[in-house]
Amino acid sequence: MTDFQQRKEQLLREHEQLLNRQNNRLPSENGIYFRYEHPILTARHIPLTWRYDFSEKSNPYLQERIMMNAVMNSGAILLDGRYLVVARVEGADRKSFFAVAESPNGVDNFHFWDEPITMPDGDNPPATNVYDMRLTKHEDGWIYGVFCVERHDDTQPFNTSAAVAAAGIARTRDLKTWERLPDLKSLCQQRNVVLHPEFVDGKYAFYTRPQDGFIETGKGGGIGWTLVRDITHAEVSNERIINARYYHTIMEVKNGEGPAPIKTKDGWLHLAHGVRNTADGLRYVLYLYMTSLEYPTEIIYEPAGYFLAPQGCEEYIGDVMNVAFSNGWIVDNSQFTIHNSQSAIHDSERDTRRVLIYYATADTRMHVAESTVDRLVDYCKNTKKDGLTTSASVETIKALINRNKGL
Ligand code: M1P
Repeated sequence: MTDFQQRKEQLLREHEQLLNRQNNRLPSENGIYFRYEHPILTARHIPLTWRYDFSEKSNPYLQERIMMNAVMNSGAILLDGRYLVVARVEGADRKSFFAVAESPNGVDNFHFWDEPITMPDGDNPPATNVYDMRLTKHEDGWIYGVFCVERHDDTQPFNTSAAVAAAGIARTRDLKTWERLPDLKSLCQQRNVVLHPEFVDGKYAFYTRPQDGFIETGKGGGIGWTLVRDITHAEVSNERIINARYYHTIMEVKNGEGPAPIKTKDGWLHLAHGVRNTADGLRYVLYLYMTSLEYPTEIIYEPAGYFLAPQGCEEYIGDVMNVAFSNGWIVDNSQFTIHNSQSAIHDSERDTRRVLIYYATADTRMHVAESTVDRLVDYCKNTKKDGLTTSASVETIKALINRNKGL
């Protein structure tokens, strides 16, 4: 056997081992969700045939011909019983593209489909880069993918970093064939745009994130909302902020809707990211909030602070340090239970549907955390709102201490 053949066999063997590695659920530290032992997807999970030329003749050193940098910010969907993520894969050339990875159980054994998604180019000029797809199974029957499209800002021809962000829209039935629709028209730049799963007043509803510049949100006050009559010519109008940024909170600098919200009997459950400044740069964390079923723009629960932040070296370190980001989760109707059977609450009162929260860390890799609708709603209902001052936080802590007296 030649060196080439030996190395090829070793590469294939190690890749198979990585893809088939079991992922164990870790004990929960906070009772809200359970982390898992290993990331579900990394650059090393990307198929070898996307990276290597396996011809000994044309690639005698068996070099990686196309290097890959990261797998991150993935949309997620349970489709015909299959756990699918539409991952943002980033090549060494910095370009991101979308690729579907499938798992039999949502927590391990993720295998990429044979080829990346061929996403038709949309508006002219075509986007230079696309990323962070949110998947929405809409009540109109389509699965929509809404994602960021990035182009150079040609009004600044000499600034090679000047960019413009907008929301690209595409739809599909199977995640294989995509129909590209025109980008969402907006007077300002947009990123983190998400389609609500139901019609509201007979219209499509979008969560938006207006921003003055490509990075800075500026006057854009937080997560916005707009209604659109025709999704094939979507345009932002009467945009209003429904989840505002505020001084000295986890979302002081920016926030953005995560995946499409989950409908629960208590309201719409939302996952979002908040960004604050530190001496060491920006810190991205995840938070939850809930809106009313009747008036989806009205916030009914808004727990203070974050519920998930990068933890330990494995989550903290990477291309962009101190970033937790999520744009995908799956509700599993199989009613997988992870609660203690000795619990004071009866099963019949619980919404034990499993929630798989897919999150990326440090713009480098994908993880999964597991919870139930019930646990997440309980967290939202029973975690106090941010009182916005130290005194208010101390009073909240003292009230809990008092309740615990004698228990
Ligand atoms: O690098 C962290 C994140 O930065 C952006 O998010 P936001 O627009 O809220 O600042 C996105 O580009 C995202 O992809 C990235 O993970």
